[in-house]
Amino acid sequence: MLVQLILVVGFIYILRKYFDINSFEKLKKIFNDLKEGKQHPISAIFQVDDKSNRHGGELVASVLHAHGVQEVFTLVGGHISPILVGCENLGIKVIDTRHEVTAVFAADAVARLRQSIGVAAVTAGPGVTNTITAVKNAQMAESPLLLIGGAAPTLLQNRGALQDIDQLVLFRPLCKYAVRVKRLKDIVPTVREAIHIAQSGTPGPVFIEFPIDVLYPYPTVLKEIGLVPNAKGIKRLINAYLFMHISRQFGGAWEQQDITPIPVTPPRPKEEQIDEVAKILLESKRPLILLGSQATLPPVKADDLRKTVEKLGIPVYLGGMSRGLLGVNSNLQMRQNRKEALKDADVVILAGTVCDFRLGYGKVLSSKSKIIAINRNKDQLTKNEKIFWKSTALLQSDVGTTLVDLQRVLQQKGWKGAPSDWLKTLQDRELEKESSNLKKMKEELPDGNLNPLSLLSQLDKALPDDTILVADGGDFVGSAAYIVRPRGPLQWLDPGAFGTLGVGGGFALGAKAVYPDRPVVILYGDGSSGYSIMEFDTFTRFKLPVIGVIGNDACWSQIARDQVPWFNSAVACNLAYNKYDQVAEGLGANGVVVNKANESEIKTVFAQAIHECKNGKSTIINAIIGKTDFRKGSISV
Ligand SMILES: Cc1ncc(C[n+]2csc(CCOP(=O)(O)OP(=O)(O)O)c2C)c(N)n1
Ligand SMILES: *[C@@H]1O[C@H](CO)[C@@H](O)[C@H](O)[C@H]1NC(C)=O
Ligand SMILES: [Mg+2]
Repeated sequence: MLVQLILVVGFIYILRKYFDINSFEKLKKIFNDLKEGKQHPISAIFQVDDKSNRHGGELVASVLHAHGVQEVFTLVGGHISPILVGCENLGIKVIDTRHEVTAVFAADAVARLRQSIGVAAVTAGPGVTNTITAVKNAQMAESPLLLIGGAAPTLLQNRGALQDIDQLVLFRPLCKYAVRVKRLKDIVPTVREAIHIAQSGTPGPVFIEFPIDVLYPYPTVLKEIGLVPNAKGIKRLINAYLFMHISRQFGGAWEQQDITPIPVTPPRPKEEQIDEVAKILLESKRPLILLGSQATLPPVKADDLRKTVEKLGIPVYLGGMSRGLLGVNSNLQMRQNRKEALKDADVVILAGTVCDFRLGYGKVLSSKSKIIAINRNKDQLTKNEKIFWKSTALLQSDVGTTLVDLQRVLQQKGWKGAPSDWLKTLQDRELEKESSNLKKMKEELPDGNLNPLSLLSQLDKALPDDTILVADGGDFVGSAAYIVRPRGPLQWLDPGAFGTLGVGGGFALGAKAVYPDRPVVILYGDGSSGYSIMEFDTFTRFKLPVIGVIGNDACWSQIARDQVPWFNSAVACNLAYNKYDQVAEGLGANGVVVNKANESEIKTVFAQAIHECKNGKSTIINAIIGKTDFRKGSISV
């Protein structure tokens, strides 16, 4: 009796666990099908719909669609064709680039600008390995993106298949989640889970690889799997194994599954911590906020964050994605002299700003200041803490939510903003520095060429308020960060802490996909432009016009600036004054040269480029610039 009971329970367990037969109805259907000889017994037991021409790509696309994904960036390859076609059929835009790294940079930009998930799909092997730089960049920038990779067929991995490489090993250190999908019925839950993980906690990239046989229709895969006809002996055994394998892979593929997004809850601050920080601020005389990219993550909308920062009334330096948050005329926002301000501040709030190289690893903070750090990520929150700086309070929580809560509590306690004499001190220094910048802008350069600062200042004046700026370069772009002012939040895209050259084309493509009607301007160094100038072809094909301004100094100047004096050699630093404007024309864009001789034309050139954009045509402005010492002493690696 007991033995029989154990057998029955065991049988049911096996049915449920390995064959996913979890109801009497299913069991009945299988028996009926078998009785009528409709199906091979194995495929009946695994519940394979062996007549269906549907494919795994449809399942992937359906989950993306249900998550509001509006575009997928790619460079085509047979391994991923079903996903691309699945997306196309559901009205998800498929935007194909000229390099896989661009596809991932574009997905990163979409994630940042839409404050949701960005998606790229690339083919197996070299397609996947070509994205590594952009995935690492997204990890450092904490950008939630989903990278979908093709992969060699499940049965042929490590057997010399085309483009076979252990991709998961490459992506595990770069991603919050890296998995292979082996069965069709795992596609939906895996994609949902991956998107959820990308957006939870500290956002970041996730990677899913789909072996080609998980994406193609059953009849195609069956044909390819290599069953031996009229097999005898051992061959029959191999056939049986192959048939089991494919049946397990396709079993239950088309059962109804939940494709909706799993809710994401951002980490909230503790009430008593907010009270503690409020108390510190109420006693402060010279408070300062450094706002970083994390502040722009959901759930707090950029405009609400702006209001919160304005009501706090504390002088603030904006970095990363929060640049532009306060527009161009806020008297709270400081751009210059950050080091000095940090030295004088009695309370510093690191709101998503990290003590990495950009803050001298924390060494620029004064031991006399009380430091309050807010970050979703524990490692980032405490980076170099107790070594180069000391915290007064550490809040592991969403930055936007924390500031909103803090502002509310401060208001209840009668907070009126930072003392006006402190604000005045900082504003005076700001004006002083800006007038010295202005002098630099007007300087004639020793080499007689166009002063890049003057070019950038004219660009700043010409920009429509809704322009999105993309920064991709060394010194030219470093100078731009002081002179060209984004007019609102989420209007400045730079690589972030990984310091990656080559983001330009991809970021611009992502920005333009999200905001097709807004001007997108890439600020390029001439060296950097080489990585992605080919994407002007993509801008032309998709009628997503972009303006590229190349600061052409025929040099990798940011490196030469220190290499030459330190090592007395310019080896590998020099480039040519290339005709990037002609490259533009070859790719269906307009190309213009500006130089010192026609400096007075620059205003017209920008106006024309913006106008052409409205007509659907990109422009590359090849600006022949000279050397200035504006960036002397700044980072040079
Ligand atoms: C992918 C990558 N390769 C190399 C570097 C090192 N690097 C940093 S700035 C720079 C020079 C950039 O030259 P360019 O784009 O012409 O700008 P410029 O400094 O001349 O204004 C280089 C090579 C990098 N940051 N990223
Ligand atoms: C500026 O001068 C160069 C020649 O020095 C010429 O090729 C270019 O077309 C001029 N640009 C404009 C906008 O007039
Ligand atoms: Mg250069």
